[in-house]
Amino acid sequence: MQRVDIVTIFPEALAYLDHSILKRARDRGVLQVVVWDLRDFTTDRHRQVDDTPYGGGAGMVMKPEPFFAAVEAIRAAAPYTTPRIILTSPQGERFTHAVAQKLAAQGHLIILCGHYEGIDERVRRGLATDEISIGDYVLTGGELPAMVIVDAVARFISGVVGDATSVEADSFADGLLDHPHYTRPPEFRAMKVPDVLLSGNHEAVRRWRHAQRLRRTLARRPDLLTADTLGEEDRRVLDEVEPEREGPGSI
Ligand code: 9D3
Repeated sequence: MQRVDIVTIFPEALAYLDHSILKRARDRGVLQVVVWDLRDFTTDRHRQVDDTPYGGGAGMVMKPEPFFAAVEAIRAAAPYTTPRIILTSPQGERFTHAVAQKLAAQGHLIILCGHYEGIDERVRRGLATDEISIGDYVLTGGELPAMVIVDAVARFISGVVGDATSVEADSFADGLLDHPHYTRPPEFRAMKVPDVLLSGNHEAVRRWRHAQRLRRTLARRPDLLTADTLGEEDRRVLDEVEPEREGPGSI
């Protein structure tokens, strides 16, 4: 069983983890998520988790002691694991499909959620094994990133996503974006489902979908098309397909 412990000053904000696919994973006993309130590891009357920065300046810095005490409590609760300790921070390594896959291979993760202007550097130097950012935009804290990380990591645990092949077939697993999807009706508001999808020709459908994936990736995310995502057949298909023009909302 995979275990994830999350340390935060807003434990209620992690309620999403009690729902959807993650609830199913927890109910099935393949994933255990425990949320810890950082304030429970303070020792002062005011349960203070932050303080003014040495050297001056605006804003507050999260104190190191509660994080160390929380991790010690987690280690005592799970004594036979060697956890990776992830600090969420705008300065971290960018979270990607590959990072999620690597973390899913670890039995135990501890995620420390940052807040305020920053965290005392001793948490980084003396506690964290990894530091992760989910992208180049400024959030108010590490809670949303922690849930993003748990969601993406949990999908790699067998028994979390219904069908293991859908994880394998995912966009990013092979470096290409997804192809278009259609369901009934065959025509809706003058927009027709492409004939090939109604043809019953499975080989033609497979080729169409693959060409669509290449076309979309070329149009929207050319940065994903590297030497190792493109096979020889892909290059031939790319030479033949029209670049994508119709964006969302257009006809
Ligand atoms: C003044 C400099 N800011 C750093 C860019 C300070 C700062 C802003 C926002 C410090 C912490 C935060 C809160 N964000 C996170 O803790 C965070 C985050 C993010 O803001 N973007 C993307 N990934 C992450 S992971 C944690």
